[in-house]
Amino acid sequence: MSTLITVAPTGAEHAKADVPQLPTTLAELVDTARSCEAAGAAMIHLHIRDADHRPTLDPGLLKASVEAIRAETDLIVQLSTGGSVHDPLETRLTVLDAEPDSCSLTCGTTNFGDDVFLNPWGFMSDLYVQAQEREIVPEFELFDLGHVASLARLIDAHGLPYGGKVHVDFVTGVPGGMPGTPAAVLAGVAILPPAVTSWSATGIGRAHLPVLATALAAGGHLRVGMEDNIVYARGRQVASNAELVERAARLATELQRPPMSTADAREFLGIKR
Ligand code: KMH
Ligand code: ZN
Repeated sequence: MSTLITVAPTGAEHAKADVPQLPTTLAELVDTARSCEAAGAAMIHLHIRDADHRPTLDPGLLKASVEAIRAETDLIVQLSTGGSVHDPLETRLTVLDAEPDSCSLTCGTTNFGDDVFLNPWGFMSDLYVQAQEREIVPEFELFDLGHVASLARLIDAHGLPYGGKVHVDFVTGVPGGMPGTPAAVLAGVAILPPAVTSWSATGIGRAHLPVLATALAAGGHLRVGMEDNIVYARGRQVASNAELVERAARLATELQRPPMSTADAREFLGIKR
């Protein structure tokens, strides 16, 4: 079995001033997308920034980013509907107007450090149905075990997502969510509803490597990138997103689970083009 590698290059949390190598401009994002595709990524989970490097959900910038990455790579483009903890729910729904291949859909509210990442039932439900109608494939972000139950409720209420596949991503190690440990990941996998066809996992910060190793060993897929982790090794910052993808691809290949191609990933996730 091959390994789907998703890169989450930017996120909404790190400041460019603290991490200058964080890709925040469109040119940097396109360059990052190219190098991460060459290193073995098949999907990009995208947050964008404005001219001051601050997180934005500006519709024009989102559309331009999707189009630029499509023009320069074959990566599956997944837009974040999580945005930042400060984005209103209505604005987060408008992300779908940029017509990405995929969108994130977090399956519940979670404490997020000192903040709250809000995902009430009505929002999740609207996002699920709108993604179905627009033929956009959601990836379900699970920050906690209770989110697995909400995913099952979404599927029961609305049927399968567009494309017929159900891919989930365990986001572990957020202060307030499930810990980034093998035990937590495996507990989540053990209670996934039968409709789930694949899972990946990511560990925030120091959970990065243990969670990566757990996912590879347990038949899961990988998400890596500077959204989740800016430390490559003790005392050494990540130089680029491609560096994280390269290491993930290397470890996956050693474990006889080489990176999945973009074409295979489209089929695997039920993406339409
Ligand atoms: N930035 C976090 C508040 C997602 O992209 O869907 C939410 C997040 C999840 O990153
Ligand atoms: Zn994100």
